[in-house]
Amino acid sequence: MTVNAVTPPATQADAARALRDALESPQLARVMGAHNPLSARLAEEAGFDVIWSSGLEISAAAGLPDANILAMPQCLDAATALADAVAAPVLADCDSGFGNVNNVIHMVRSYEARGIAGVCIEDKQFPKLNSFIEGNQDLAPLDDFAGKIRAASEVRENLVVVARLEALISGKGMDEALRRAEVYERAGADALLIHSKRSEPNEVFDFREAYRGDLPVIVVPTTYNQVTVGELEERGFAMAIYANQALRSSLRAMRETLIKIMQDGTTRNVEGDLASLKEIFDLQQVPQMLERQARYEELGRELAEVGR
Ligand code: SPV
Ligand code: MG
Repeated sequence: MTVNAVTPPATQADAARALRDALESPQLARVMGAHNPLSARLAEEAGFDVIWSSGLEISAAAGLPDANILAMPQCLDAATALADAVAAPVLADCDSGFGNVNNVIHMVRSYEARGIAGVCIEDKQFPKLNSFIEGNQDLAPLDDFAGKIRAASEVRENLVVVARLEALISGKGMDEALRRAEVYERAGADALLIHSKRSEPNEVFDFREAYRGDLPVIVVPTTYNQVTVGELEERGFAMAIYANQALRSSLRAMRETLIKIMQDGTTRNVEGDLASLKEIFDLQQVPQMLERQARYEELGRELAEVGR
């Protein structure tokens, strides 16, 4: 499912550099979740700095729970399709690393070889369960996960390695999150992601204030959605991942449209709310395709003429 990008995507090294720059910039980097090239292009067009290859979105698009039901190669294919379609760097959600440290080593090599800028692995067990689902949110043993981060940072060439802390999700508390943050930093992580399911941002604010290390800190403001870019920037966060808002908006729009078509027996009443076919063609880069075709047809004619 690779889209034929007009501007070739950056090399993996360039993509990784762009992701590092976004993490190190004093401005908060804004990241949008995507599950296919079309949604990644919309995010890039809207101005997001980085594309998040979201495990939740990719699973949902496949009609499956976000619980490591999809295997690593499927997640890798989905992330690669995003990276092939946009110039923005892709940060791939790699759950808990798809297994043990051997899986992580294979994962890092595979993602790097396919042009992905960075990977994020979370300190939960395999199979992981989406952080917002009630159920087993147990943490991986600290030594196991520290070993995975060390392995990832030693095996990669340029790939950015993000260590995601799930201590607040699993109810283990702030001290555990801070203890683990310190260990993951020592293990070689390039950035930390602190996840929270609170409806207020206080928990992640408290973490940011108490964390004394040097790594950039990323947040995923899904439940504490009132928080603003200004507030996050002021408190020293490096990056905000809006992990699923695009998928959720399209789901609502599709459902309402389908119900209305069924109810009204015509599509006339929904037409005004729909994207035009031209918008679709533009996202597919049809004009660029036709331009390329015309250019090569012309060149072909010139070549044939010379050979006459
Ligand atoms: C995802 O987008 O798959 C994430 C973020 O990991 S969350 O759903 O909040 O766990
Ligand atoms: Mg995920």
